Amino acid sequence: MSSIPKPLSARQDKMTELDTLEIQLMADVAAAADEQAIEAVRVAALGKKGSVSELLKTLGTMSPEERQTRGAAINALKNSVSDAINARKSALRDAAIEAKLKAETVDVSLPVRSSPAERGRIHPISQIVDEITAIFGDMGFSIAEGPDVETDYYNFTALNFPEGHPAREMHDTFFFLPDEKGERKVLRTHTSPVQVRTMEAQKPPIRIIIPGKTYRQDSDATHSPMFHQVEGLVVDKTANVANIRWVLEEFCKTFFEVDNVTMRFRPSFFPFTEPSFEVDIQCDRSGPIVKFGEGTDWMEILGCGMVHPNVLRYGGLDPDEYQGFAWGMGLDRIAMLKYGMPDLRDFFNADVRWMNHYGFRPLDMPTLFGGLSV
Ligand code: 2NL
Repeated sequence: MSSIPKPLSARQDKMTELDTLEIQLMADVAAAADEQAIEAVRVAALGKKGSVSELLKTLGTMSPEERQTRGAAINALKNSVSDAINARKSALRDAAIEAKLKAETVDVSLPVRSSPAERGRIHPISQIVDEITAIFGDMGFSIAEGPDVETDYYNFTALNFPEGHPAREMHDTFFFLPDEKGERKVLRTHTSPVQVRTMEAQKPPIRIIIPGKTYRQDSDATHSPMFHQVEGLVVDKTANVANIRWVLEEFCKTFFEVDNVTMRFRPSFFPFTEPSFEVDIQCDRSGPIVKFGEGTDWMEILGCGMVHPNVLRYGGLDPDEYQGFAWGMGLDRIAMLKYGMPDLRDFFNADVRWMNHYGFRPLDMPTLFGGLSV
């Protein structure tokens, strides 16, 4: 019967302070919930100033007899605490690795998630601008840009719209409130101000295209108050109407991806060109989609003309030395036509389903050698 341990309460009086410390430390080891906690227990017990280390320091002051009994007991305590800590440490490390592996499990049977670059889509207007840039870039044109908020001077005056001229009213301009100097800024009604700014800033020969946003107070199924234009400008000493015709024909053939186009130049009026023309291309509108390069119908696609001498003067150029031609084209209608999109308002609704349907893949860049609308 004597081999059965007595209940703790009965042994209390016989317990040494080493037993108490061991019980406490073992409880701390068992309670350590992660690697950080068990390391704290180790430092508190076996570190430089740890409770067990402090006891070990007393060994040097003991008599040889005391060292034999108490010294051995302290060492035994150290060993058992150290073993317990190591065991707990490795158990906690294993558990941590296990948890990490579990959290990072990859279900290889799931479909591959595509990268944002693959999921994203290029808006048809951006695609059109990229295509037009590729075509005119190949002909030696560069891109020019300018502000959407313009002065009345660059939007009208420098483009030969006289003060009080009815054409100013025709543009249904968005005006800002007058600033402290009484100047009324406008949202540009066309991209032409950029051409005037370019003439001011660089010497001819000038060959630029200007794609950009333009604004007029107009809104229905085929008009948006914000729309897009590309204009082009060539200024040198010999630019002429035959050059306009060639440049625009080359453009239309490449853009509509047909071998031949027939174009019709009708006399027209713009304040900034003289003579001015509206340009139609021959097409076949009998079927569900418009076909270019064949048929007996006409479709107006752009306006053009020789730059008015006054506009050259406003741009700082002498009209007796230089001449130029320019054209302007609305992009939104052309995009609807080329890609078969029925309602202009969808362009600006930011509907992801529409973008997935009509948008273009970001890495399929239009090039003249690889095809435009790949
Ligand atoms: C149209 C017609 C046109 C221009 C724009 C232009 C610019 C300067 C000088 C002369 Cl700085 N012309 N631009 C010329 C003719 C027509 O646009 O129907 N656009 C949608």
